[in-house]
Amino acid sequence: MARNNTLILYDLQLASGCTISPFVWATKYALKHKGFEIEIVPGGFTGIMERTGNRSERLPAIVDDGRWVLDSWLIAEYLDEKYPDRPALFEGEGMKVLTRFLESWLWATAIRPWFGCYIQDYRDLSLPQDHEYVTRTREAMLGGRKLEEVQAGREDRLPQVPPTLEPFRQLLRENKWLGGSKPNYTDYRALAVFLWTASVATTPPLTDDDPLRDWLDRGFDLYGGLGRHPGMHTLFGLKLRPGDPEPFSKAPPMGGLATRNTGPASTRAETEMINRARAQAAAR
Ligand SMILES: N[C@@H](CCC(=O)N[C@@H](CS)C(=O)NCC(=O)O)C(=O)O
Repeated sequence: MARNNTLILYDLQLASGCTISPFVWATKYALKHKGFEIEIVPGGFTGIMERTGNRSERLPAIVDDGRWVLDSWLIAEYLDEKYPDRPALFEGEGMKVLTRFLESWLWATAIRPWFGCYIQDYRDLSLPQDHEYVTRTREAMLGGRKLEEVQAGREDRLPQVPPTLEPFRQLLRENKWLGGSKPNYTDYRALAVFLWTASVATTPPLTDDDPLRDWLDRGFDLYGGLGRHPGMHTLFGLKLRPGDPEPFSKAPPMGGLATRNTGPASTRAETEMINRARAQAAAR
């Protein structure tokens, strides 16, 4: 049982002291959700093996009264198994499956392009002693390309990302949290994507008026502002240029996925729109 209600968390930090790793972010939220205090062991990318007594090359790791648990997902499962009387992170196996899907979709849709837009910042914001290691390992991950070369031209690429987040935006237009009325581990895994981004984004990835802002602000504010660290950057303020795509849909959602069919009144607007489009096509 956790001593003094406190668990030790091995953090992965930038020079500002703010967490960079999305996996560590998800773990911080998981620990708070379970009602624990967190004792942070600070540190950056290099020296993880030494800090963890040769137990791990990757973070997060937690220590619960002497017991080490590695890996953010396994930590969440451990917390639910060991502390079933505290608020659950997972509600059933189905939630795990869908959380993994949503997370892989967010990584492919958001982290992947943003990684290329912020990778030089990521290195420059890391602890000075980590610069060489981050450069070497991330350039290897990027097929040998220089970080500067990968990041260059991001002003053309950043505006392409927000429109691709529309299915996710739609979920959060209809639900306060991904967990429904309360945040759950799905929220934390998804928030972690944006917390990672805010830790490295020296220029914002989302427009000021992005509808995701409400959920993001509420998520960053949870647990006494867990996601607010002076080293974090704002996600909002992306400036669009002529020719950039609309960042999000402004039309009310309509049709198959968005509308519940409760009879003709519920589908009338969609039917009228289709009829107008048919009439316009016929007139051409
Ligand atoms: N599956 C692991 C992944 C952990 C992981 O890859 N952490 C990265 C940070 S995002 C790390 O420790 N990197 C250290 C390094 O790059 O040397 C988890 O969920 O905890």
